Amino acid sequence: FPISNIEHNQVASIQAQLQRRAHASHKGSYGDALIIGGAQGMRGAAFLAGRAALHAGAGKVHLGFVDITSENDVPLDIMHPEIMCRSAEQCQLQNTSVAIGPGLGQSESSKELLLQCLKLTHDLVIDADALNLIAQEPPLQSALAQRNQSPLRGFCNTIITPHPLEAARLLSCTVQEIQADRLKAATELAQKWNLICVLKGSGSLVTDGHTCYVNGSGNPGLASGGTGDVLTGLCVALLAQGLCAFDAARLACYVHGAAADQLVAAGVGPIGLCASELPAAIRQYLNRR
Ligand code: NPW
Ligand code: AMP
Ligand code: MG
Repeated sequence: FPISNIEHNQVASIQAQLQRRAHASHKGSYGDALIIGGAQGMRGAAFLAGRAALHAGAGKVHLGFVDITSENDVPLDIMHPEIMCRSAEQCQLQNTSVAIGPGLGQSESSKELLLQCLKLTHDLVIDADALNLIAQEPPLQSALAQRNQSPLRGFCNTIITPHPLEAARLLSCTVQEIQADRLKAATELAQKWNLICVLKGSGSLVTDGHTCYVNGSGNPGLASGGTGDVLTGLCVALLAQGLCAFDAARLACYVHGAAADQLVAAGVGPIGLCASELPAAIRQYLNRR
């Protein structure tokens, strides 16, 4: 089936849904985004996703860290004290859109948290180590299959964001096989679990298993650690603001790439682009009319 390009014109109508901020609106109007991950040594992945969610307009942003032995040890993002930080086990799950994976690690407690998330009816973004865990664990695969089978859930509300190696793990094949037919891989993943699949990389694909879009924005400046974690935070913030999963994933990919393009054009080029520079540029892009 045909692949359409995600371009500025196409995302403008999705973006317009976000820009209608009523004067009397309040933080409750823009949703809560919860990101679960940030294990020891990868705390930064959760911060990056949190900062992206904040700058993408979520009403409130919460981080649920794994590997926390005492609530006194929960790390804080001192640059962004707006972000609420707890151990993942202490997080409230009411009325939140949830993302799980950035820096999640693959411990027993990560596995248990992921199983709990898959059983929720909430909008869910699944990335990074959460995908690696699903690839390894048949019970998590069943939970994911069940989650998106329930007729009560209405339209599919799950986004997965594998890079080619994560996709290869999920499909038990090699990266070369994924890259040789990216459309086939993305479609297979979306159809297998009835969700929205973002197959990342230069020209990310976004598909619901029936229609596929290729993203035209972005540049090799994004080929550095943490940029995927930013995309996850952006996705969950757009879900929290009420976009459906397909719209959220398409807008997120485009804006993520456009933010990187803007940084490269305004700076000295792609070398050394940092993931932590993206959230402010994402904010600028989303506020453009
Ligand atoms: P290669 O090198 O070509 O063989 P992993 P991860 C491949 C967290 N992070 N096209 C490529 O393989 C994440 O959230 C924490 C082709 C690459 O080396 C995860 O939880 C950070 N191949 C955890 O770390 C910042 C591609 O995949 C390999 C490809 C592990 O995630 C960093 C990497 O995959 C990180 O985000 C492409 N387009 N893209 C933090 N600050 O805390 C990727 N590959 O082994 O799953 O490791 O993605 O770094
Ligand atoms: P991750 O590998 O999870 O950190 O995700 C990397 C992010 O950067 C994804 O959104 C990719 O689509 C994007 N990205 C990486 N390399 C490129 C590239 N060469 N061109 C465009 N986007 C890229
Ligand atoms: Mg990643």
